[in-house]
Formats: sequence, structure tokens, C-alpha cells
Amino acid sequence: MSRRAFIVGNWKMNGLGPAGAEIDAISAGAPDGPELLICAPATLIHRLSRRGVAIGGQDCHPKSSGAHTGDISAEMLADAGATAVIVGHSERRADHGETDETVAAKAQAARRAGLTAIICVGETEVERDSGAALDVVARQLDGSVPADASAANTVIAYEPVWAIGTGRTPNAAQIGEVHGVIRDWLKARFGAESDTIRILYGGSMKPANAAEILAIADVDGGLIGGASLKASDFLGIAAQA
Ligand code: 3PY
Repeated sequence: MSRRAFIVGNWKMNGLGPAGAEIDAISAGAPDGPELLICAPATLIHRLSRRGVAIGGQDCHPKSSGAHTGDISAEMLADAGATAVIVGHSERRADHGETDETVAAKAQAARRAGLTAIICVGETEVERDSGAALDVVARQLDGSVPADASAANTVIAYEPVWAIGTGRTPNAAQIGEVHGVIRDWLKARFGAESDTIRILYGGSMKPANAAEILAIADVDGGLIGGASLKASDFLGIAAQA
């Protein structure tokens, strides 16, 4: 089955009001073909949505409301105009101690609010060097994809932690091997429906390496960090999808 390429920007903790100009440039230059999404800081979601590019969040609380100072629920993201949310990014797992269980609860919240959950998995450098990468990713999938997830609102992003913000990327064989394992895992969990679930690669993806990465079997798009901050770089990647 051929899946529509999905190119997602993760702006992380970057972006003030003028970022609207980048969204307008992405909207104006969007190529036919891939689906585009920018996961912006929560403060910008309302301002950036309805400008011709789908906007997502970068995290959500498992609960829909309540006494959780500083947190944002999936319902609030949807209310602000988001269509999707990243959950379980390795920066949140590391900075906020998020476990697979927490990530699964957040993915469940995304579903409850009608958002697509982009669930991140990926091994550290130590895990890669010790030969544990595939086991780690399978274990994260087991724990982070909620039991009642629907294929329709689930996207998986494979982001090796050692490739994030380092300029290093795994080679094509390494990416292909992990994406193959994820595809098999999805098949076992979702059956025939799994064919529709997209698997993104993330970690130091940029215009210069996008074509090679996007050509790898079972890579259905990218989750782009730094290179999504400039419309020209983001579009340079999207044009190759
Ligand atoms: C990166 O490429 O830096 C990312 O973390 C994308 O999510």
C-alpha cells in the first residue's frame, strides 16, 4: 500500500509572533503530494492555525482538565486549532521523566480529543552500541501505544536519541532495519489496518539528506527539528517527499 508522505516540523521551544511569516511561506510554497504539519509551541497554536498549514502541539496532559498548573490538555490543543500532537519525544522523556506508561496515557488523551498522536520511540547511543536498539524500540512500542489506539489517529516517529541535535544520522541500513521492525510490530498489533499507519524518521533530517532517508523502505515521512524553523529548509525537505 502506498501511504501519503507526512512531513512534520517540530519547532520545540522556538518561535514568537513573527513565526507567522514562516507559516505563510510554507503555505505559499507547499508542494503537491506530502501532507505537512508544524508542531508549534502551545502559545502559537491559535495564532498559526487557519493560515493554510496544519498545526500540532508538542505534548499534552493525559487528563482533559483539572488542577495541573502549567499543563495543557489535548482538548485545549484541539480547541486552539491543533490537529495532532507529538507524544513521548525523547526530550520530554529525558527532561520530564516521562515513562512509556505516561506516553500511552497522553496518546489516549490525543485520541479522546480527536487529535492524531505522533508517538516517538528511539534508542540512546549506549543502547545502540550495546546492540539493544531493536529491543528498546519494540519495548517502547509495547508500552507507549495504548491498547485502544486506532490506526486512523496513530503515527509512529522513530527518532534515535543520538541523532537528535547532533548532526549525526544512522545509515540507511540502520534506519531501514528499525522501520521494518516497527512495521512488523504494527502489523501484529493492528492487522491489515496497520498498512495505513505512517512511520516517520526523525533526527538531524535536513534538505541535504532528505532524499536518501525518504527513499528507504517503510520511511513514510520525517519529523524535522532545527531544519523546520526556516520555511525554505522545511520546504526543501517536503519537495523531496
Ligand atoms: C530533531 O530532529 O532534532 C528532532 O528532535 C525532531 O523531533
